[in-house]
Amino acid sequence: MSLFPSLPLLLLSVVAASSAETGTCEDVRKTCPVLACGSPGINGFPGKDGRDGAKGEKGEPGQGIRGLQGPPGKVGPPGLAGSPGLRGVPGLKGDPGTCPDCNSDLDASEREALKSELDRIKKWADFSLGRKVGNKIFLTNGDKLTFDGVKTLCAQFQASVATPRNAEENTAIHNLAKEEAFLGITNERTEGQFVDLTGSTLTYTNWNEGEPNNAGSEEHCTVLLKNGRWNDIKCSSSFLAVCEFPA
Ligand code: MFB
Ligand code: CA
Repeated sequence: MSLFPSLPLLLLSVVAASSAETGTCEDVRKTCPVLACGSPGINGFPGKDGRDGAKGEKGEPGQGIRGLQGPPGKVGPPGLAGSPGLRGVPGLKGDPGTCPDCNSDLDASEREALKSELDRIKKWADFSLGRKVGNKIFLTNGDKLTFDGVKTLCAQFQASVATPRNAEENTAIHNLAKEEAFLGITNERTEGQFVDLTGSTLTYTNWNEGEPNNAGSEEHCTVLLKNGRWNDIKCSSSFLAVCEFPA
């Protein structure tokens, strides 16, 4: 058998194959009158799949049923420490402590002994350094300070700046102070209104003639002059510190 089919048959099959791709039977006849058009053949087998087309536009979200909530995730790392909380309510008072080596309750004789020792010390202070008038003792340590310095010094000894309430107290301070000394009398709060250190108005004054005059518009404190009278003076000046103690 020849390996090659007859040439006309070969040409026929080549022409038929190419026309099948490019035109109809009549078109082919024009180019090759030998051909006779028969009825169309049956459809051939489906061709192989084409290449994937270009990716389509993103579709609208599906209307499907929302999936069930998944299980909780694993525990995350511990968070940062929070800011300190508000101050708590003070606790109840604790039980009294015990002191096996001390006798917390002084007996009557011990209390009496302590009181008489305290009285003796006060008498010593009054006799040697101070001046006792009524229920007050006036004392000085000789320091010369600004008014604020005198207030601080007296406060350290649970005392206050000497403030005469009457002529007797004024004389006691005058006899104690051998130089000009601050008194606990100012008009720092309200110009022109001199008051004591508690802010109370004065029931006794002993101003020097022409005083208080607020010289230089800066005199808001008071000193006891060597003549025993009062002068308004600058609080930033330094004068003798005299304190008054409860007798
Ligand atoms: C004045 C007095 C003032 C000063 C000044 C030196 O009195 O009012 O406080 O002490 O003297 C004249
Ligand atoms: Ca003055």
